[in-house]
Amino acid sequence: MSVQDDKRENQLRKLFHLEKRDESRIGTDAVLDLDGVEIPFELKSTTTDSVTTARDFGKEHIRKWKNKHWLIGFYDKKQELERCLYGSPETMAPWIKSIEEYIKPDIQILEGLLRPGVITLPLLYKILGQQEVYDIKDAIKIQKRQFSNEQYKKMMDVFEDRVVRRNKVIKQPIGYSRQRMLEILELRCRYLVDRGSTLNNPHINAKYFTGEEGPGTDLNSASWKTVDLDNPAEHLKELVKEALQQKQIAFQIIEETKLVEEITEEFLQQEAGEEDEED
Ligand SMILES: [Ca+2]
Repeated sequence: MSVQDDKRENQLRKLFHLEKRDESRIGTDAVLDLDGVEIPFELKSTTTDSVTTARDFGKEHIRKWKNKHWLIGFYDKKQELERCLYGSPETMAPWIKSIEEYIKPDIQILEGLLRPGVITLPLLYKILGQQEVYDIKDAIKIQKRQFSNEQYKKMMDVFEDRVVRRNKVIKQPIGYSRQRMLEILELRCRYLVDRGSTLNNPHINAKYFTGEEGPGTDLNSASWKTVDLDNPAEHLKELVKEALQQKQIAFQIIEETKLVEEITEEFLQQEAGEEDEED
């Protein structure tokens, strides 16, 4: 992220009373405390009318963004905040879905390459040579920085007895069996597959915010809402509450419709049964 982006995100957090959480929870830029419930947010800022997303946009982003609420700051050329849009997870769902559909064939092609029978001993021998036991250098050759030191150690399944103080013997992990190396090889292949099926920075374009594409106009509960910058933190809370209520109502309607269908079905079956008896 550029310094400017970082600065603007900090400003948005401050303005809307959002908190930054643990950095390791990648993808959660901020959380809103809504009466004790933590609402995860994705923050974006832009100086144009569209928004850039991420460099290697793939399955991981789709997974992480599916339940995120969105706050988008539109800045002018002097870096002044002009307006802010709030979108619920439902608001962004059509966009995320469209990207998902777009990369799906790539994922299917690459997944096909991982079918059983591809990652086998001959492939392992081709890469690392034929050995009974492989050491950590071999494993690093395959997994590179995708594993931490801890993980490299944890994956070891070949042990050696080592005598320590007072003739106590401990099992010291020293390396990896062929089977374990195949597992590591498969993890690497999965990583390459995921990396191969990403998009380079798909934009959320201006039409998605105006309702010409995506979730529609103001009448639609899932549309983008302009946050009142005179009362930003309070208004954002209201908008989030509203969105959550709408979702609840939509869910209830679906459930009620299902129930009515079930009762109708039951009724019709009973009637049919009675008619049969009359015959
Ligand atoms: Ca962000």
